[in-house]
Amino acid sequence: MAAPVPFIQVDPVSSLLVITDEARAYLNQVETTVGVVAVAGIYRTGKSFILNQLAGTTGTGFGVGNSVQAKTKGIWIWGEPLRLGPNDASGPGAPQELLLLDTEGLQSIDQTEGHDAKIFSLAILLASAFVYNSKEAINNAAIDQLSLVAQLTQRIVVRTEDGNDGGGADRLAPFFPKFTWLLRDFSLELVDVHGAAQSTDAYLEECLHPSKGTSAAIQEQNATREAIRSLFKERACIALPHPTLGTGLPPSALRELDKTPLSALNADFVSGVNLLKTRLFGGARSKTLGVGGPALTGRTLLQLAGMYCDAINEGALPNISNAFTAVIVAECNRALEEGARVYIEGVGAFAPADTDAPLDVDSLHWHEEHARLLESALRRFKSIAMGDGPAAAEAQAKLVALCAAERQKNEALLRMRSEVLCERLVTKLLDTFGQRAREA
Ligand SMILES: Nc1nc2c(ncn2[C@@H]2O[C@H](COP(=O)(O)OP(=O)(O)OP(=O)(O)O)[C@@H](O)[C@H]2O)c(=O)[nH]1
Ligand SMILES: [Mg+2]
Repeated sequence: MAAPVPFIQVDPVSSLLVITDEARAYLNQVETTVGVVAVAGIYRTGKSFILNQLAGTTGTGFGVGNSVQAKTKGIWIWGEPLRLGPNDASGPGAPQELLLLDTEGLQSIDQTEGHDAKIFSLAILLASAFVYNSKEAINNAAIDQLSLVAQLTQRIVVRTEDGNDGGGADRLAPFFPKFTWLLRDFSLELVDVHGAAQSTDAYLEECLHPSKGTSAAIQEQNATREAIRSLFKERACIALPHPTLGTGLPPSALRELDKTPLSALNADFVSGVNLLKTRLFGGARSKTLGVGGPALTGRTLLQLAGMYCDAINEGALPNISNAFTAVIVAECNRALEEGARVYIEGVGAFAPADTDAPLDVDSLHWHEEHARLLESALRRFKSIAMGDGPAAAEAQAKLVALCAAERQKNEALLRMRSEVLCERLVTKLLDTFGQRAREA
């Protein structure tokens, strides 16, 4: 049965971010395209619990803590990709599977703000859908809690076409995930300033309008509002009521929530969870390397996470373009190695080098075989290589050159072998002829 796997953890001795061996083993074998849902927010707000609902687990889920102590540490990943169903996202841009990321709660008393910023940035950098989880209403306090968003433009950089690295909101926004603000224990009536009913999405937009006032606190809140609007172009809001409201479950049931069947909880809570699922699964998009860029698999997501962790550990700002380029180059090199293997193994099977047996092959036959193997090698290359940019073109040219060199080498070997066989045959014939002559 699937269980959560620790993904990115902080080494207690070095304080560096490390990707666990367990996560490497898991993600390395996920070859399907993936969408990545990450849930982040203040600690002890029910993030892990909601992720277990998305995973649909009936067994061991993400750790749900029942005390005041922060529970989740670092970033965890659900140990089995979630396959999209017939009613979920499909067609161009839709992933084959979804990965779920649970993150350490922000503002827990035993962590520094620098640590929070690392976890928060990583969750945004790795996600295709980012869920920000918070309690009750979107008020000034909730906006204060999201001040990390305003810092993102100073914490993440991207290269523009003119070759400059920088982190302005306009530059970063195209790389940012879809944003869903998930409100928990929401009990307010949803009406606008004129008293008319409004949707949760409209409520979010209203809350993101700048507040009037010149105090430092208001200016900071407005900077956060502006950052959310300019960095997350696609925004939505879902509000869930208190899960036990009106159910007759005792207050202590909250501590047992992870063991309580969903059907026993508040009906609006259950339908809100289902709406969240529908939005995330139905609107799922592959995590891509940039707009219209190649879609990531579990394996390449792992590489991307590695690049970002390395940058953060070195004290550098994660650079989206550098990380993308590094992943593309690594994949193209792997494609080159795999393509070369197909060619070399094919030649080995066609003309085994470790035998003296005569080989019935004429040059036309050999030419055809080379063409066939080169085609297979290129097919294998293209199934792995990422993108159609210079890295892929360069690696493909190397593969063609490598196959040509192998062809020449093998031709020379075949020629040598043919000469040895001919000489042997001539010697044998001469011997036989000599013997017959002597006998005569
Ligand atoms: N009031 C309330 N409590 C909830 C809700 N969902 C879960 N809980 C309870 O809140 C407590 C914390 O839940 P977790 O899922 O561990 O919260 P978390 O945000 O992952 O916590 P950290 O990992 O410490 O950041 C548990 O006792 C849950 O049963 C909710 O919607 N409302
Ligand atoms: Mg948790």
